[in-house]
Amino acid sequence: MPKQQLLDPVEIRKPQMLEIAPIPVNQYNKSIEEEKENFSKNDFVRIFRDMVIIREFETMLNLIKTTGEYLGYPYNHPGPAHLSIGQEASAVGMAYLLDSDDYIFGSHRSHGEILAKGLSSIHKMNDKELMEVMEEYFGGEILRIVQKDFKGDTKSLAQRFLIYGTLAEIFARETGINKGLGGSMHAFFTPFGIYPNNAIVGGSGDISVGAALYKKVNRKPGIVVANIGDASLGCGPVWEGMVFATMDQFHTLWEDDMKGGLPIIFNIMNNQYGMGGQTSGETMGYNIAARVGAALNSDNMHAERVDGYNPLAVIDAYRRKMEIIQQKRGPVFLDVLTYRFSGHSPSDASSYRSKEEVESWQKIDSIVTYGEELMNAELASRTDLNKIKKDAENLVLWATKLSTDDSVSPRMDLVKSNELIGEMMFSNGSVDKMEDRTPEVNHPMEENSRVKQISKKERYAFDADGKPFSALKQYQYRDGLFEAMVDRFYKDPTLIAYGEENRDWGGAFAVYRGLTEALPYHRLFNSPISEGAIIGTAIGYGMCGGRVVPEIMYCDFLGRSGDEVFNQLPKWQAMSGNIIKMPVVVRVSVGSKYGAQHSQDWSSLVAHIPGIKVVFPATPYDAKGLLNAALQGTDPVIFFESQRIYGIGEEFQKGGVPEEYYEIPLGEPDIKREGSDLTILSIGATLYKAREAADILQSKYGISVELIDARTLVPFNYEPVIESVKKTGRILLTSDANERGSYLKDLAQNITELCFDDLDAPPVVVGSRNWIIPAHELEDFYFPQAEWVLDAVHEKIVPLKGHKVTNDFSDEKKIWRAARGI
Ligand SMILES: Cc1ncc(C[n+]2csc(CCOP(=O)(O)OP(=O)(O)O)c2C)c(N)n1
Ligand SMILES: [Mg+2]
Repeated sequence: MPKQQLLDPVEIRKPQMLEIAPIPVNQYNKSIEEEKENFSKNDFVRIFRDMVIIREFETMLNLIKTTGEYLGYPYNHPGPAHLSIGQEASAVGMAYLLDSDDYIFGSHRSHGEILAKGLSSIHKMNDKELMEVMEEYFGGEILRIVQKDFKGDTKSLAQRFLIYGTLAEIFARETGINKGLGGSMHAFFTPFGIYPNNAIVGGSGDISVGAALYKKVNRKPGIVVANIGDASLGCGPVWEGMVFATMDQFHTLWEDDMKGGLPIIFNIMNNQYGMGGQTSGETMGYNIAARVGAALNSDNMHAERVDGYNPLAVIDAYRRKMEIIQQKRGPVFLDVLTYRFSGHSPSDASSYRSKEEVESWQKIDSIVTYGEELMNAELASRTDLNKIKKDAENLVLWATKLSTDDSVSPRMDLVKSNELIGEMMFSNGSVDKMEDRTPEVNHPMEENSRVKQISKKERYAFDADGKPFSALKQYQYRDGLFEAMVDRFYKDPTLIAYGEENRDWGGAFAVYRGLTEALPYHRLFNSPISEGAIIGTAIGYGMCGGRVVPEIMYCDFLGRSGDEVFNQLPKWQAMSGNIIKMPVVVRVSVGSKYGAQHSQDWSSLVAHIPGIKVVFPATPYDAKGLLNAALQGTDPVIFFESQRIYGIGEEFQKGGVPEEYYEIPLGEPDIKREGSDLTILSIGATLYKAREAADILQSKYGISVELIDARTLVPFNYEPVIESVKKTGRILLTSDANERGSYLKDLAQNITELCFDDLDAPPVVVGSRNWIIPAHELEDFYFPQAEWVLDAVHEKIVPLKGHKVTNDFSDEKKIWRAARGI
């Protein structure tokens, strides 16, 4: 049902003053005596131990990076190490109450958080669970290494597993927790609830929101913590993630048990610096980061600044904030004040801060001060604490030796098999539903108004005499997309879809018309105008185990989700060593008629990025079959559609678009019309211009064209194209993407290599001009037209008798244009 929320001008225009509730800053003031009701002696000491392990781990890395050795043990680590020496209390405080159902996401500086969260999860898991995790992970490979000659208990074994696995990962060993494919800045271990850490500042800001969305929509236990730096508050994805997380609709429109806020804490690890820029006083204007919460919702996101130099203050905050989340009043914003003694990275000369400043923070070093408090409260003796330090040193030294021993911890053997990383890029799964339970829908599919309407349509565009049915009668391209979507919504309970105007409006270009009635809010909703978060949250949702279709209204807006598309969506499957799956199908609509910023075809740009499948159907039959296949898969897909053809009927598939479910495998180009003299390979809606050109070439010049629709850009099976070129000896490639650097050029180059002996002429590319896209009335001068194809054939492939060239495809003109960058 469409929403009913009246915007009453009488109410809305009333004068009032906006009041912002006070935001607590450093309010924690409990003594260790008072805290004794919350912690046992062992708990108090374990907090100290975890901080010490992190300190030792990071100190080891610092020494290895700066001196080439640790405790006399030499090693050269050329890769990164952004250390958090000084920040241990904030990490341990953050993780203390969390268990393996709680997920943390982090940044480039997250070793400490990995260890803190891992140690906390280990503490809360029983021996059986721990053994299962270790035995199942990469077939027990890491376990076998850390188990050798070890006689201790299971928890200690799991701690060794964590420390060794993380360090081997940092040193890019195949025995690391991500097979060495993640490394220092991206390492993660999902069985302990440690989700990707992110080398892109603020990258976790929206991905983590998607993880919280996954938990909420699929009723999973646990909360999500986004550990991001203070300087990341300048990043678009962080703001977009927070805007998404604070949407009113969670409280106003989502129904029944879905009512209520997302279970997420934005945990700002506020070490008061970016690399060298001070966030308070220089690069930002918030002064106290907690202020930011006030901008996002009327709860101030329950924002608070806490002292990240006191682990108990952080735990206290988490205890209170997790209760707020339990009450479905999230999200929460925590400004955890801390400081790093270590440089941004080991090469940091600390030129941006004074020695006195560093020393003044070292004087209140949380490990020293907390240790003293424990001794004062007689919870531990100095000997106890020294033993903890010595144990940590032994553990870290053991892990260092083992993880740097090539015979125990080898690197991925790319000499033996240089396709190993390639094999990690896609999971290539085929899965009906990501979870086995009944999908939540509002009525049976047959009762849906759109389904009923489509059932009356003609599934092939022409009648028995070859006359086209009226446009309204024809089953359209948009109907093919709808059928694939509705089928999957009724099949996969985890599937959700969102984007701008996805719900009551009917989705961009009416593809989703009919879905609003069929689905509750939590499965189909309107997002904020946050293209970064639309894709970023889908990444988080997908990596946690749900299937999701985020939608970008116009292809041009894909730029707004640049980081998500370049660096996030395509990377996490491979960087997980293929443990994570990414069933995310991003629908992107390529525009027309609306000029330079609403009509661009960026399919070439995304085809360039390793790790994404790229699809661009041009017919209703292909739209349905390819979307079905994309939705059945477990890989990220960018699914291009074209606004030129949403209303087009099925003009190629004589049997019409089948009513039943079918898949068209991604990667298979389709011969739309057979021919013998010239191959034309098109991408997307340009198929119809190519067909027009083929008709003219046949009727006027007797040239028989074999028309191939690429359908998918990545992956791409060259074989049908090679077969065709063997027959025709000539090929022209065309699409609406602007020509320079386009995917057509890539195809043409490969075809040149693969078909060199069969070609009578070089492959010719007819793309759009390297211009801004002009107004609709002038578009025909920008996008390839049938006439351009004839011109190019005439000049480059075979002269067409009597043909008058209107567009200059000569070599001279090509050189002239290139010299001018157009
Ligand atoms: C998008 C992006 N811009 C710049 C960088 C380079 N860079 C790495 S860390 C960093 C500072 C980040 O500061 P903050 O978020 O406060 O985290 P901290 O390093 O203090 O833990 C910068 C600028 C990057 N990795 N990603
Ligand atoms: Mg910082």
